[in-house]
Amino acid sequence: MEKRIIHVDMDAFYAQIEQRDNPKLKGKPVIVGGKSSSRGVVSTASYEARKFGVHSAMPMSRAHQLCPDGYYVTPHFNVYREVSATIMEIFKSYTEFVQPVSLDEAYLDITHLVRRDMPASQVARYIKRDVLEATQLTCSAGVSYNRFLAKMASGMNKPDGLTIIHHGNVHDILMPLPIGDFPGVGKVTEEKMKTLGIETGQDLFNQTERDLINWFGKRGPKLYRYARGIGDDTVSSERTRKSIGKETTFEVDKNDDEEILAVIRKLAKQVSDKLSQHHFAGDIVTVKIKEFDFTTVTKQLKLPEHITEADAIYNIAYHLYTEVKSTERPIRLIGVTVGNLKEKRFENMTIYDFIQRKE
Ligand code: TTP
Ligand code: MG
Repeated sequence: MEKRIIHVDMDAFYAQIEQRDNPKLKGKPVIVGGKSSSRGVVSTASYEARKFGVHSAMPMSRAHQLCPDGYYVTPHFNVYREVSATIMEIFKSYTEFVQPVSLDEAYLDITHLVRRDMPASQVARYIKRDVLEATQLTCSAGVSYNRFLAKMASGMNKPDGLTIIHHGNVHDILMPLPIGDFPGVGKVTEEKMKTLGIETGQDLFNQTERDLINWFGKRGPKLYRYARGIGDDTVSSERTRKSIGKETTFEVDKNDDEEILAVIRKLAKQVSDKLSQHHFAGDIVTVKIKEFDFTTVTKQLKLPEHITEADAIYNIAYHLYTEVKSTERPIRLIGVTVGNLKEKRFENMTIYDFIQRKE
């Protein structure tokens, strides 16, 4: 099934925060950057300052030339980090699939929230509203069916934008696009493209996959697909990758099953507690053994369902332990891990709970 991905990106992130926290800066050209010679570049410029041609990574001295009456502010990273944590929490309240890209930017897979009466664009509106309420800051959102199009969309109507790229408009958006705006086309590739006569999405679209492979190697097929609006749609959150595990190193090597199993039971309980604390359940259980001579052996099992309970974890771990433990080799370490986690609080949520929660 086709996915629904939202890319959210805060507008002029650092500068907007400075304007929020110092009303004197509202509506003014604000330039955030380091003042020392080592960090003497612009981090970001408010939209008012961008009108003067000031932009990120520009030397501060150049910014002063372009915008002598600008308001120059040194960064407050603690505040930026706090705001970042707040917006990421908002994103996670919608979906477990949140992939942060930087402090002010993340991909969200909201496929499961979309219904006839809840289009992805509406979810994006709710998210923008929540971000504004919680932080008094605007962001721009892009909605599409893969990551690169969502990201492109979020940049199209900044600030405070909401842009949807769908099958009906994707061609019209990609064809006139300057080649340098395609993902994976940096300065060097851009130059090479231009020498090949490829200046726009349309030019890229006109190439055969074979030619693109000849010119750009492994990246050829990807470029071929980008020109057709085809891209990666996996949003891999830390959470989906994460596992929770506990291990114990014995003071003296152990070979007594009963003793070791008692420790496994304890580890299973600790893992279970941590899982419930974070509302997680996992469906891969792994047992790790380090033998007396530091040989490490692991065995894992993928379960038909996600589990959290200590007893369930112990039963699987017991089974894995008996398979992997060699009777004549004492061990120095035993570990139990539950992986492939998902967040349980979304499990039984219907779209009606969702609407109620958001209204
Ligand atoms: P961006 O999202 O790239 O830029 P932005 O949020 O300032 O503006 P836009 O509305 O175009 O999204 O980067 C987010 C923050 O990261 C930015 O506010 C400051 C920091 N940053 C730097 O410190 N140096 C840089 O070169 C860039 C690009 C960003
Ligand atoms: Mg931004």
